[in-house]
Amino acid sequence: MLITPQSGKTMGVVVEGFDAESATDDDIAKIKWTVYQEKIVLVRNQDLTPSEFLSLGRRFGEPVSYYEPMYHHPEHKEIFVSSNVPKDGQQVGVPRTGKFWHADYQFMPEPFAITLIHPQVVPTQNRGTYFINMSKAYQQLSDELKVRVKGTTSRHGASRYFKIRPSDVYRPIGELVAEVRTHTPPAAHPTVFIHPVTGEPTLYLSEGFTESIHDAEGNPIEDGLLQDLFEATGQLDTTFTHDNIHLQTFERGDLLLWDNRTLIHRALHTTKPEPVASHRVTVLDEHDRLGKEA
Ligand code: 7UC
Ligand code: FE
Repeated sequence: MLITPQSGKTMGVVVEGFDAESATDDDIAKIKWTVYQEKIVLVRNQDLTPSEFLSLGRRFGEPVSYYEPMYHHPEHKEIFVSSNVPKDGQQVGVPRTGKFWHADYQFMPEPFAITLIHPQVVPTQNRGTYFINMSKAYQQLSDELKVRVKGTTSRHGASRYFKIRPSDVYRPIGELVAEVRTHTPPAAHPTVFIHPVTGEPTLYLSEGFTESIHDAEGNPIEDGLLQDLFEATGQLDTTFTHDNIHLQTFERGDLLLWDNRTLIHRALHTTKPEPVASHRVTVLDEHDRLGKEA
């Protein structure tokens, strides 16, 4: 197993010579450690069936099935399918997922520790996923913003990007919005937490999911702080050229793992829709969910 930094990139490593079937517990521990340290790990040449992919995911932590069943792989509910490629004339999973800045399950009380992606159909153009390292983004905040964000809590909700299910047709939109609020009430997390593995202070917010920011007494802060934080971290840059933004590309056969506590991500915007499909497994690990408030 050979681990090398991604050439020409500020983050992430490439793993070559990894064999899922013969991998030892030490190999897995080494990759997992590397996910926390380097944030993105791209494992080359992984020809895995969905069941092999899921088994490999289990070695990194406890897989969590997505709360909305329409995303589930037909044979393995723990695999989340993002796809616009019909199988036998039928839609599988959900198309156009995650085209907004977010961390997976940010709106839930227990966000995932690690996300694993196994691309199934890779577009020829406009391929990849954008990432921002929110530990680094915190470090780079101005002293003024660091003072303003200190001791605050943010609330994250699923409503803005909740996808209408086929069974929702003809339902009043108000009823649906109320249902989303009841099933997934916004989750509150410290805006800056100490990553339980790396010890780095990390900003926990995203333009897609974060709805409000509150002071230590729970009162909403309405002086534009949230917008200032989105702006400073690079999330409002529609050209995606901000220094904080990393574009991760991958090929068929790659397996992508990332630290979902530290990174926010966003699927690449495609102007011309191309066939694209991927399988995802998300796991909890043995550490505190988000670690202590900074
Ligand atoms: O359809 C989607 O974009 C899914 C999104 C709302 N949630 C992904 C997640 O893991 O939180
Ligand atoms: Fe995502």
